[in-house]
Amino acid sequence: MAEIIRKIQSDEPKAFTFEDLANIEHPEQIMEKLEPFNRLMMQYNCAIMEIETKLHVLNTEFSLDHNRNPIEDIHSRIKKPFSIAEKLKRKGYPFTLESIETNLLDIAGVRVVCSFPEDIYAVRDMLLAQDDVHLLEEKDYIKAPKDNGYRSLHLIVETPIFLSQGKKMMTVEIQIRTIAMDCWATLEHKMKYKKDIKNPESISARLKHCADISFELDSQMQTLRREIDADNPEKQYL
Ligand code: 0O2
Repeated sequence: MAEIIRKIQSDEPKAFTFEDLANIEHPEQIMEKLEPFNRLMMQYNCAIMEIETKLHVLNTEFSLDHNRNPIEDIHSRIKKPFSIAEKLKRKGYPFTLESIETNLLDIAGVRVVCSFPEDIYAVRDMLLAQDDVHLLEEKDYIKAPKDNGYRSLHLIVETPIFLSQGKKMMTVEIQIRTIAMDCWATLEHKMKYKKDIKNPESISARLKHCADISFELDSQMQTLRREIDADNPEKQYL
């Protein structure tokens, strides 16, 4: 038992495995206790489905009206239990279901990848115009990029899900960015987990340079699209 507790308390997320449960006297009691947590995660999953459907509907309607899609891709994720526990601990919040719902607003995450910078704001406006999507918080890392060069528009919204017992409001974090911003953020995120980085200052400066190049690419592409739109006024949308 002491060994199991040591593994659970270890900072290494994979130290405690599912098979370790077999060594506990009543593993079924632990599984039962997990049920409310799993139920809450299911509800966040439903909220993701609601937001994804709204985005697909907007994209489909848009493509009919304007002959092109502003949304290239949508990825969603539920925050992993380990990350939830780590974030609660880091921020000094209690480890309860109520605390998760009140304090962590990014359990459900939807990432929307758009074609051009202008599309980001078009998608934002179309989504927030819906009367069952309430904006709780907005961080515009495009107008004010992070020091490392990170760019993206972050929205925390509240939206209802409809369960057998009634309606429940859920929070969802929506990150909206261009293909170029997404490419940079994905690669930077991967590299952050490389432990043995020599010259971290030089690496950061070069990553920032890459972010500036990708911003320039976005700007040029948007200018090109505007010029092409100007020659095709019947298909303009902004
Ligand atoms: P994951 O795996 O994407 O969920 P906090 O969430 O409290 O740490 P804050 O201020 O609430 O911080 O969050 P913020 O700044 O709005 O950003 C949260 C998410 O944005 C991160 O989630 C990343 O997905 C993304 N993000 C923010 N800054 C960066 C960055 O510099 N590089 C990259 N690649 N992504 C970034 P998580 O929880 O860190 O990870």
